[in-house]
Amino acid sequence: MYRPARGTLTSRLQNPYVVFFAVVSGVIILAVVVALLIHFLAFDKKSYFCHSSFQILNVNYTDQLNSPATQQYRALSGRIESVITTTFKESDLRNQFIRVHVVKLRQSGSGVIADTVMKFEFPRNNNGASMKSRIESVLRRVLDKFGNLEINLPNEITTITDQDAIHLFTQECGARPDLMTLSEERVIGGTKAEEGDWPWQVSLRLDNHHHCGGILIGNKWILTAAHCFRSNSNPSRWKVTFGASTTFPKKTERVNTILIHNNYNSGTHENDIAVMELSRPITFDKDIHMVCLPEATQNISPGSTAYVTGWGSQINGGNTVVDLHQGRVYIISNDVCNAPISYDGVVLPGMLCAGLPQGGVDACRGDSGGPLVQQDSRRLWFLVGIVSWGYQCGLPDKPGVYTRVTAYRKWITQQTGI
Ligand code: 4AZ
Repeated sequence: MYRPARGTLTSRLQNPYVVFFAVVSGVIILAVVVALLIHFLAFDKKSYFCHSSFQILNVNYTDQLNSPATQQYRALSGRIESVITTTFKESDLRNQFIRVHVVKLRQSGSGVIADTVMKFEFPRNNNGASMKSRIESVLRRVLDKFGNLEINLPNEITTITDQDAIHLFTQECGARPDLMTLSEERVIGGTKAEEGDWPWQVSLRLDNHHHCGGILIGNKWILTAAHCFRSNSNPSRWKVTFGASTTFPKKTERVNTILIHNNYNSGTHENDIAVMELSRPITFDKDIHMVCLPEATQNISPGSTAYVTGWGSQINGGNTVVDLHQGRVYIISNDVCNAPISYDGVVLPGMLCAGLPQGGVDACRGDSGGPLVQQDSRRLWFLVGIVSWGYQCGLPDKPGVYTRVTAYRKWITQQTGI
């Protein structure tokens, strides 16, 4: 017997409510798909790094341009960065241009070549050739703005991978991860460091136990404190590990030579400085590379911010730790540090104090030989101190005392050639 079926597809399609809901859902799904497509094709941005070299014709290359620590190097590279930035910010690529950094100034004949890395953000679907030609046409405008600098533009700009950009930075000194990716400066918070945050920090191990911190200043040279070798200075018993964890180091190297300052005085802590030569040069990568050294004349301003890092104990009399930690402190003038309530005159000119007035953040046992660093105006990191001594750890009016690196700049060159 025939009975009209209830609820079959045909019958549902005859129901006007069902049809209405089907059409509305179809339209919504279609709209979402189209919106996602438009978003990914037109608005989703991808970072592009470009490497280009500008030839500066009317500046004579001098030894002063050999090191990023000199006034001349800072002035010239700062000028190039600011002219390129202004030109892009005034062009129709103002939203695509992110940042430029002069990675290196080098000699070309009697003139100078500035190697730069630039970062742009373009929509994902952009055409590479048109992107390059738009960048090149803006760069041509840079020429007018250099004023008294005579510049030859690069023949062509080359796009490079993120890894290539990082590689260019790791061959030079003082770059942390935020600079290598030309990103916003990262706020350094907490106390535990991430891998690669302080790529020049090393652990000096005596008979396989962490004994002191050390600082990578060249591909085979470690700077540290002389007092680290009071118990033992035989290179064959020492090892250097790289990376933020001492339980899982990224690399381990043996030591060839240990050179301790001839006039180190363990009573007064004077000349608390030493260098170690590694048994073979190490290859720099994004997590392992050197810090910049300041010029002997560099002024270290009282009140300026500095960071101290190490695997030292977290409390006075505590044990060392296995993950690298960092602390933010302020530079204190030798006069303030020598006040009667502080160190009452025993802080000598070759020493530098840093801490917080209320105490709390400080280097401690096991941090010795490690770095105290500051960032310059171009976001490069410079070594200003080597953890040396102090009365206990983190007490008010008893800041950490560091070997003042500027005072030993010549000694470092004599020992290492750096
Ligand atoms: C130490 O024993 C040590 N608070 C290092 C630094 C400081 C104190 C002690 C500074 O190696």
